[in-house]
Amino acid sequence: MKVSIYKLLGFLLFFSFYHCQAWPRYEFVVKEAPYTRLCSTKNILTVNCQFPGPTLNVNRGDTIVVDVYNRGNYNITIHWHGVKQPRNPWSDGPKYITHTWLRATVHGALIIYPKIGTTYPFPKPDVEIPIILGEWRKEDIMQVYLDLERYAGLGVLSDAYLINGQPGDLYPCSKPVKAILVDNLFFAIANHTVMMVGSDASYLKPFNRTFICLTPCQTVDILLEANQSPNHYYMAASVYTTVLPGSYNNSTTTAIVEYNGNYTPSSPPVFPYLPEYNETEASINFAPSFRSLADKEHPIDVPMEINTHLFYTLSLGSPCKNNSCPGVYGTNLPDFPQLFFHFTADYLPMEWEIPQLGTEGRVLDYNSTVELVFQATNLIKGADHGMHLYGHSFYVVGLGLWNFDKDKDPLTYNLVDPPLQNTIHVPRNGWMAIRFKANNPGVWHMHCHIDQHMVWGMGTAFIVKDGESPEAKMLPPPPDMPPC
Ligand SMILES: [Cu+2]
Repeated sequence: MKVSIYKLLGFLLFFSFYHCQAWPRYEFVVKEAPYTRLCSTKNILTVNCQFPGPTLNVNRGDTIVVDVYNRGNYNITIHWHGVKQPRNPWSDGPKYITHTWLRATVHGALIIYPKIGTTYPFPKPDVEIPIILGEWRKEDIMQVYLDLERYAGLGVLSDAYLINGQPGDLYPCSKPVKAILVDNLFFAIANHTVMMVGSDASYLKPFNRTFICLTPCQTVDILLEANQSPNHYYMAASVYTTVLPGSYNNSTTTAIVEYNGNYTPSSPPVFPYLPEYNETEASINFAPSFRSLADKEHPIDVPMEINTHLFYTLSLGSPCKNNSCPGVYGTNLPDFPQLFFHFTADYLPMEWEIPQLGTEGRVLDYNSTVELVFQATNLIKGADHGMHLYGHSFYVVGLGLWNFDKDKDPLTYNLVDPPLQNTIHVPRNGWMAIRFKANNPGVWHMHCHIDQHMVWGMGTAFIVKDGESPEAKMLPPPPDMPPC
């Protein structure tokens, strides 16, 4: 039996202003509900009192209407992670302006099936199961956020990791699970190899893995063939990080895959191999295998002529506190760092660790072709980053460790079948090169999905200008758009 598992670390908040009786219509009521995990109960913000939120099942090309009613205590915006809202930036975030941490509990899966009349480019699964990895904190989530903003420290360790809202039986007061994140996670299923067939809602050339590593809000489609002896097998997820022991949550979340039939299961269930928390090699040997199908039925459109070259260094810094950043926003985000240095050196001058604070974005002409290289730096200590762009998907054309070499590395780019993604894991002291065409007018947030980093300021916005034709212009704002 083949089982397709959709793993989603995304968070969906959404409101809509389309109205058509013929379209499927969903109602999301955002409100608080009591939930008990790890022996304690607290009120969390939910969609329809569900945690994780409801799953939406759609076919490619469908238009759906979601009516959202906010009965919570905070203003919210909704973000459809990875689903483009063409010419309509009005209701797709941006986070940070509202309370991003609310998505710790307000999130759910959107499953897109093939267009009606077509099928998958891989064997049709017998069963499809969404798996959402998450985190649980006993503390009120807004208090966590406020502490983080105030102290800019690491005092935000989660109390548990979750699979579909449950921590699993390795935690106290927790039952086995039958089948905002701030950390990268390893994930594996005991005795089973999984086949990767998609990522961020784009198909991949299939490849097999015994474990995978995902950055916050990255999504993958994996096929699991139930070809082992009937038994109970743990699936498990644990952290990958480069911070020091004690500075991260080293627990493991589990769920159990149970085969049908008459047999005596091993007790405890078979446990999978997961790499050590700091095995960088294990965390990065995954992404280079991602390749688009790039065939006649699934063509790619990677920009070959680039007119906008950008090189953004990623470093930990400190947030704009108490409105210490000037103005609301500007358009002067530099295309290149002011100083090129040995970004990944073991020792770097202390004075470079002090960031210049700002709220600058980058204006892009409509249809400009952009190549953006993310270069992680070793400033402070270096870190992994999960970079996410709104409004556009992008092709990952190159990646590597250490400093990007502008003369040599572009020669190694994959321009034949690069994967189309919206969230990528830029490894500590590594780089990634992406390409996209700026063909969606609007203001689009781009940020690191490790929430501490975003709160500390690791984010900016692309302001994509309108094009000439009416179809290349932003739609008007909704009539109920709140004023500034
Ligand atoms: Cu980051």
